[in-house]
Amino acid sequence: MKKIIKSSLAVLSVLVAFTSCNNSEKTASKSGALSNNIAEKVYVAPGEHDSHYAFISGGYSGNLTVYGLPSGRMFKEIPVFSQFPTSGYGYSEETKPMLNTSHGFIPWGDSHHPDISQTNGEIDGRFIFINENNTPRIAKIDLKTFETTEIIEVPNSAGNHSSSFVTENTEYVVAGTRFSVPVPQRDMPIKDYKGNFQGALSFISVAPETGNMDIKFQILMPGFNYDLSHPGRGKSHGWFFFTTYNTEEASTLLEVNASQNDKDFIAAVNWKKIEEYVNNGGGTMMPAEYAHNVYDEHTHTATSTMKKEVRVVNPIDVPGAVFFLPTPKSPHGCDVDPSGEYIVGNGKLSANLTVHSFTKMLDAIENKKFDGDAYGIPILKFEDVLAGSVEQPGLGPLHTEFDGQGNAYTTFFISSEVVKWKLGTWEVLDRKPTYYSVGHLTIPGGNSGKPQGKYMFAMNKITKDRYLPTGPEMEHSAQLYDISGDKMELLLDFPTHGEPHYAAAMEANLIKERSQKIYNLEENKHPYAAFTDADTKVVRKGNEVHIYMTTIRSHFSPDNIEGVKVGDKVFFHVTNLEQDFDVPHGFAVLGQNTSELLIMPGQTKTSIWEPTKVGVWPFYCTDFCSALHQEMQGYIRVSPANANTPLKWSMGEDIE
Ligand code: RUQ
Ligand code: CUA
Repeated sequence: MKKIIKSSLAVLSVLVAFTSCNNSEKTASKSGALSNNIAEKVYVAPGEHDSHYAFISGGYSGNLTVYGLPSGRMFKEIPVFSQFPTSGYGYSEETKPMLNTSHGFIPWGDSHHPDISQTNGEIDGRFIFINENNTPRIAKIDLKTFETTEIIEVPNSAGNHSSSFVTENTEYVVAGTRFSVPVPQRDMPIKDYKGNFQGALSFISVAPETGNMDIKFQILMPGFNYDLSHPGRGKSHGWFFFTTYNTEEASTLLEVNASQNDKDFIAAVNWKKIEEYVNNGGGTMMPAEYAHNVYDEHTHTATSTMKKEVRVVNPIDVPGAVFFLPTPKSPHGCDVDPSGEYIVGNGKLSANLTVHSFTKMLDAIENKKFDGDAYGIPILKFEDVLAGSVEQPGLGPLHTEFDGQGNAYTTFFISSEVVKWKLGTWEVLDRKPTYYSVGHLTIPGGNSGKPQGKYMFAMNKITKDRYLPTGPEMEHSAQLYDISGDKMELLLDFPTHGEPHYAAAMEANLIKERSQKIYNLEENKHPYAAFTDADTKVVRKGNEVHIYMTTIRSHFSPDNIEGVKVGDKVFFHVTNLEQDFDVPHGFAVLGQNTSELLIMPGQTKTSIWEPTKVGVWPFYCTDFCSALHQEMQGYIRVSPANANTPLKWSMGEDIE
């Protein structure tokens, strides 16, 4: 015990020494970064479009933000795991089911790693997936509409962190658990963790046409922490790699206790083999409860279905499917180069950066060169799988991306820098400071077989003096570098929103061409849609009052409503009749306990209002839609609970 504490203090003091490293040195070099020449490289003239989209994770905002590169302009925040009053996501009746889980309605999430769908190893711009860490979920966003259209909860998982990365043809989006837990969950002493908790690695199939997600199987691994993951590609397509830490299986003071082993593992999973096993009936169906939420494009409404079982696979039942590659010192990022040969383990506490060889791994497996096993899973020998290591490139490596030109770029949290190095020779080619304490970095397409290596941006944990201060809370910063030359060149700082764990980026064209402009009214199958004034009405069902309402520049129909009583539950079903790009209308009514609605052209959305006070209450359009936007308003009369005011509605004439 004493020894543990001593070594912990040593580790801590090293970390403290580096994290508190005076940033003043770095600050000194920031002047001159924006010479004219550089300003031109990021200048996108008014009215011109950026060349790239960047989708930056919002971390604890639970959402995903869309940026343009190289300008660093923010275009949109896409609500995913958190309620979003700006559009009514998670507040409107149609979207509330998206946030349903087996733990009930959850208004918040912690999003981490976005990844764009791929075809033949190239990003195709159809969908973007992102994981929620806290209440394990994977979401899919349709890049035609930039809307979250599906969320699936991941059972047997806790801290869904080694997610959400897609295989070469988007066969699967993969989610691995960071925290191991009892599977199934049960009441047991925490101290009995070791040997009893398990780590689930989930393979969620994605239907080729529709993109529909379904958990195909979960591999129940030993109780380590599965931190990050990446698919094999090219020659290693069919495999998936996961970094692990806490192979010590400690349940307390992990800061110390999970840093004891000299090497943890990268788990190499031959998912093709397991898929085949499962297709032949392998694995067992296990009772589990998890929500599957799907948004229907035509009804504009989400439904939530509670699933009851999941297929689980014990890895030792599938010989030759799972192996452990020893990797120094609590590796964090697990990154595979575009060729699929190199697997980089970013050992947080390691002096060197370890790179494994896929070819050598296969060879060692074939020749059964094992060095024992962990819970029946063969461990390969470090020397047998090592491709090489980058010697002392920096301190605290976290993540690596690739430019497709044979170079890798690794972020170093403690020494606050991005280091460029060469695959194969392992020599360091360049290093540039980041401001400050960088986490992830992204190269457009960097997570595919075909990176588009013109830009790289780093996402930093500490902002400090980079912008005008905004009180104790500063938004995290991103920094854009030009990587087209031999040396990286810092072009731009821009603020992000929430905490940007990772981002996915790509050239704009594919997405831009497919981007939807309106919802076609003819395809609107919402059960409460109204298409003409004749369809508008107010219907009472017990204490529920349903208002079928339309909006068009610049009025609501109906705009006078009477006959509602205190204690009623009023549903405003609002259809936006516009069929022009970028003409939303909004809706809000005084005293509403939800948010406004923002209704896109052709869409129907519903807001519930439960009036508690007698009176005549106004409602209005919240989006400045037209010259007569201020006139876009109406009144709803609320009578006492026992009144018998008749139900009436009108527009354009006074209610009699
Ligand atoms: S993890 S640094 Cu999700 Cu690296 Cu963010
Ligand atoms: Cu409609 Cu303002």
